[in-house]
Formats: sequence, C-alpha cells, structure tokens
Amino acid sequence: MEKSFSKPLEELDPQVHEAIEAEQRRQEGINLIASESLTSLAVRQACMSVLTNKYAEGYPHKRYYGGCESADVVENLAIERAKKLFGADHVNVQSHSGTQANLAVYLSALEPGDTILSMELSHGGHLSHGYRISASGMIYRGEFYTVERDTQILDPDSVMKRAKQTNPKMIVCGYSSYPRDVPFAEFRQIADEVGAYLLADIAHIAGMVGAGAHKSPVKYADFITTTTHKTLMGPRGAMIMCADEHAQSIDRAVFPGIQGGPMMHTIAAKAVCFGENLTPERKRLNKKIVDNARCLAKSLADDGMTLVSQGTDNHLMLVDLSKTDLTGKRAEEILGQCGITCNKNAIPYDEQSPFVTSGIRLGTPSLTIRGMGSRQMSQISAMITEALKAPKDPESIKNTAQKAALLSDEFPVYK
Ligand code: DSN
Repeated sequence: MEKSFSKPLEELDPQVHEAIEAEQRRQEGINLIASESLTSLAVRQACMSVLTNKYAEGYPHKRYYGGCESADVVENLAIERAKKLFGADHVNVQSHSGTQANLAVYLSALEPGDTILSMELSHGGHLSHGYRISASGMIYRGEFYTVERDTQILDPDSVMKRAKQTNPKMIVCGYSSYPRDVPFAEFRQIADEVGAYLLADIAHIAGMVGAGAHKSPVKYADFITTTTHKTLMGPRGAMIMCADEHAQSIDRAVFPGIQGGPMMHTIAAKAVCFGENLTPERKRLNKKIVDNARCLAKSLADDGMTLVSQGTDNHLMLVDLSKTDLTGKRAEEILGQCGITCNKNAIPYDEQSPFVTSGIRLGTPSLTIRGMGSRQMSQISAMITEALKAPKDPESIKNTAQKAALLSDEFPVYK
C-alpha cells in the first residue's frame, strides 16, 4: 500500500486538519441553528467507514456492480428501520439531500410546467418547493400560499381557496421556519378537493414525528421527504417515503433519474441513526427538544421579545425584530460576537430583503442533545435579551459572551 494512504490527517494535511479542529471548537459554543443537530460517535464512524470506497448503483440485490453484499446489508437495514420508525410502506434512502429528494418526487409524479402549490418562502417555505431560482421553480410552476396576517398561523380555509385558484398538481406542506404544527389531515382534504398529490416535507420535524411528538403525515401524504441530519440526528442526507403504488416510480426517479452511485457510507450512517431513533432514549430526547423550545419561547416572551405566532409547537421559533432598531442580519452578528450562533430569517410579510430580514430563527436540538434543560433555556433567553437590547454597548456584549462561554463549558460536546 502507498505509504501516504495510512498517514493520519494531522500529518498528511495540516491545513484541512486545523480547519476541522477549529470547527470542533466552534461547535462547543451555544448553537441555536434550528436545522442543525449533533451526531453520535457511531453515526460518525459509519460516515468515515470503508463503504465510502464502494460503487453500488442500483438497489439491494439489483446492482450494476459486483461486491455489493455489505452494501445490500446496510441499505436493507436502513430501509427496514426507517419503515419501522415511521410506519411507511416504501422507503428510498439514497437521496443525497432534501432538495434532491423533493426533485425526485416531482420527477416521479409531475410533467414539466405542472403547478406546485407550497408555502411562500418568506413565510416558512423552502427553495425546493417551487421557488423560481430552484430547478423546482424552473421546471414546474410555483404558486404559493401564506400564513394569516393577524395570527401568523396557517389557515386551511385560505389554503383551500388558493388551491382552487391555482389548480396545482402537487401541494407541498412541511416547512423550514414555521413554528406551529402542520395540519396534515386538512392538507389531505385540500389535495383531494383539487385532485393534487400531497408532498409532506418533514425535514425539520422528522425526529419529532418518529418520536410521536408531532402528528405523522404517513396516513395523509402521497409522498414524504426528509433530510436525515436535522432532528433525526443522522448523517447529512435525505430519504423519501411513499405508499407501495409509488415505489417503483420513486426509485426510478432517484436512480437513474437524478442521481448516480449512492453514498453507501452515508446510508450505513442513516441505518445507525434510524436504529437510534427507535430507542426510547432518543424518543425522550426528541420530546425534550420540544419542551425546551417551549421554555425558550416563553422566557423570550417574558423577557420582552416578540415571537412570530407568539410561540412554538415544535423545535424552533422566530424572533420578530420588526418593531426594534435591529434587523435579523445585525442580530445574528451581535449574537455571533457573544458565541451564540443562530441565523437571520425572514418573518411573514417581512419588509426587509432576504439578506437582511426582520427576524432570527432559534432552535433547540443541539443544546438539548448536550443535556440542557429549562433552567439553561431561561439563562439563554436572558443572554439573548441582554445582548440585543444594548447592541452598541461593548460591556453588554462582553458580559453576554462570558456567560455564554461558561454555560458552553458546563455542557461539553467533544471534550
Ligand atoms: N437549509 C435548511 C434550513 O436551515 O432550514 C433547510 O434546507
């Protein structure tokens, strides 16, 4: 074997090694990015396994390469565990990302030019739900529904009206920044009324769905997509679920439709993560993520912050800064200086551009995995409030950064 193949990263490529070390140190901070979480050692071991060396185009026992015995084992394990976790008939675990999973669904069920009806991007939707700068909006025609102006919550009657106006072939529910329950049963009625397929994109809430902490779309949606790296706490990737009647067209849409070789190391890590999500401990953890989000939302409201829809039913919340001097962009920067990571986010009916925004999105998965609870949520709320109420005061920033560092040290990730 070539000598360089067994050199540790640190020795072989110090620049990349140092960047990874720096990221590990950064992840020890207070991470409130709602779409991120942490993976177990077992998931990361599967990700770095020798399965990364293997080509396995095709599906278990129907491959275009020899030597796929172990690939078949891990892919079947991933499929069977995912079926058990969600109660789905058919599962495809090969999608590389949520966007690709959604594109595969459209490819399997729509013709170019068909209409996709989904939530307006700035109200919580996603680029891959028919937005014009995504392939989903270039190939298909995107139409959008909104939350209500007064409640900032979805009203199924308004969505029904919009569906009748736009005559979609596919309706998408499931969001990137919507803090409330998704009414899957009502969406089924709307889809039936206009003769559309229903796609539930549960990327953000999949862990909670698996844990029974959010209603499941399985009885209602024709297609369900999810990423595996958010509340499922698995490797970066995605999957698609559907009824048996759509199994063949979904599998063909993923491969050879829009992908080539599956990432078998990632699929092995998906199998590990689905196994983890089947355990009572992981179900409890996912429920605690929601409890912590409720605590953080309540503390922020008590501390004088305005929240979109006044709270949350899931793992995330949006702070509405439109009545303050701050934009989302500025708030993200200030909190970043304090060692608190979050992202600027548009709020419904936002008057700022998507690069500036009037809100920040906060989520509790990473901190809950680290063992934080209601006490820490109140502390974090106080830190956020202190930093955002005196953004020009260096003392306040310094003070908040110190408190954030102390709290981070109490709940180490990798130390
Ligand atoms: N980018 C993800 C998020 O942050 O919500 C969705 O793809």
